[in-house]
Amino acid sequence: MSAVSSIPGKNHAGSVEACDVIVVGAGFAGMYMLHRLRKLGFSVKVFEQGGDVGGTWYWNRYPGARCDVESMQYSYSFSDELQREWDWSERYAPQPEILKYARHVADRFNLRPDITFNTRVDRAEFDENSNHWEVTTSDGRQLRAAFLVLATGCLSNARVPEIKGLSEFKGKVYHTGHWPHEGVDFTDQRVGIIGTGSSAIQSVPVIASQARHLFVFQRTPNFSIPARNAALTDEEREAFRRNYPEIRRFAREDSRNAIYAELPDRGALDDGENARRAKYEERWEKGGLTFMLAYNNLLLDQAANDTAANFVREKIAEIVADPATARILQPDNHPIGTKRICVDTNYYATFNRPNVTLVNIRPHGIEEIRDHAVRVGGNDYEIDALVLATGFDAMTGSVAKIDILGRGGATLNQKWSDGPKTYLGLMSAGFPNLFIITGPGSPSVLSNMIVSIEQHVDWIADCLAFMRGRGLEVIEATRQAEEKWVAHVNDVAETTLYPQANSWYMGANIPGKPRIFMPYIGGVGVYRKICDEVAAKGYEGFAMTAREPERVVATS
Ligand code: NA7
Repeated sequence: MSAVSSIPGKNHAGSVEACDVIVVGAGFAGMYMLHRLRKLGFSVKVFEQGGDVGGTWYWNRYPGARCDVESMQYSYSFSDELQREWDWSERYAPQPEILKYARHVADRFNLRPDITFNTRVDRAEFDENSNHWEVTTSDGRQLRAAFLVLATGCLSNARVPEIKGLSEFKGKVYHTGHWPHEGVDFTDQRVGIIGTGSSAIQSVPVIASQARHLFVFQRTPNFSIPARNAALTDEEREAFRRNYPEIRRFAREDSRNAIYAELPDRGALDDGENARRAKYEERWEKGGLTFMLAYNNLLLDQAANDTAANFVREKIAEIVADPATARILQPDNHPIGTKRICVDTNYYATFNRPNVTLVNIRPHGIEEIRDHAVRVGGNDYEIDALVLATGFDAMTGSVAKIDILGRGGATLNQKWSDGPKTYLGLMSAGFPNLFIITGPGSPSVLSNMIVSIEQHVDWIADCLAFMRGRGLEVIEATRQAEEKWVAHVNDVAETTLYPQANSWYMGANIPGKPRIFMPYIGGVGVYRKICDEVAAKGYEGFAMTAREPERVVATS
């Protein structure tokens, strides 16, 4: 073992395993973290609660599950060989293909020997005497590591809402975020789906094509843009590969959301009605998330936003034959894009099928679930199976499930009870040597996640190498730097329309969760620059100590 430091202090029982770094999670973040650290010569143990790699792509197997970022971009860039040898079949790869890719990466870089599957990290306590994390896993293993990295994912803690009678339902209940591995055949069944977020919008057309009848229970309509998914040709893949250096550079350094795209040069109100409509038509035809890049002020200016929102509402009215159904599907309570925009294949058109019924559950919600029905407004909708497309306890949910104790035995859950507080999204004061990948306070879910994951992993790996090179043992965000960063994250969010939506970005989908805008909205390129400058200034805003605690070598 090439430990960062030898383990000093207590005399532990022989059953305690030691390593340099423990990584929680073997999704795209955990896998790359392992790869980077191992190459640097650190000993690493990864724990993954799923039975295989892939993280959210291991669990999210619902019908129609796809990434909403084009696969040629939603893929690792750290290995040129990898990005040249892997052929994505479609513009937006389906979940099984993304999972296959994750497995390929695990095999290609021989990651599996250092990953323990089907095992959770339940508890982690920082021992201030030895400056090590003491970790307990769900199978009772005790471990000690100098560093702990949470690669637990932002959308991996599926949320089952409290609905009266849910546990009494006599048919099968499925959650989109926890779908059975063997798949589900809805042929001849009457199915109900609760929720109309991204997961429902992807799965509704597929389930409708199988089921005898599908009832869609909608509380809040969402904006969705056609994906225009299609098979990728060899020429298209080659064009991407030829341009990869610039595509990847742009995504990392120049973009706001880590996606290569043509950036707008003007605001929506700078164009006249006809020109604006033509631009929206062009983006609608092109499809995908970049619809919101038609103009540069759509998320900053309400009047500008209204023009885009109205365009999509009109499209919904054009596509959906029944005017009453179309009206219910037209979002009316948040600016377009302030909830992650959805990307679909035939979602709105699915409501023209005779076997699909939209049930508006606003404002009173679902009254109760009965043995074989969902009751809304006194009507029973008879179903054989129920799909919960009700989302996740996003960004903090998976972290909160681990009992994390930092300095003085304070828990991270206590510290974050009024909302997550981090410095750069990477560390939280009072929790030394604990890193979070794509945590709250970083661009994270507002971006193409793989780009943000690679940035964090590289930053953390460089930081650990820096510390090892200088004999440093402890790194911790200072409270002062953290407070400043949290204020900055909020200030930037307030300059946009985002806080107007009751979104999971705000924690608004979880009853009792503090409403705070969690991701950093300043843009991926800007954020990377800030992180790089912090590192270049000797990790400004972090306190670092050498083995003798009194030797503080870098603080601010
Ligand atoms: P989301 O986007 O959080 O959507 C969850 C949906 O479930 C949303 O329509 C909710 O309505 C609805 N919901 C949640 N609880 C209830 C109850 N109790 N009753 C009725 N309806 C409810 O999750 P997804 O899985 O679709 O997508 C998450 C992300 O994954 C997505 O943004 C992509 O990045 C990938 P609400 O809006 O709260 O009224």
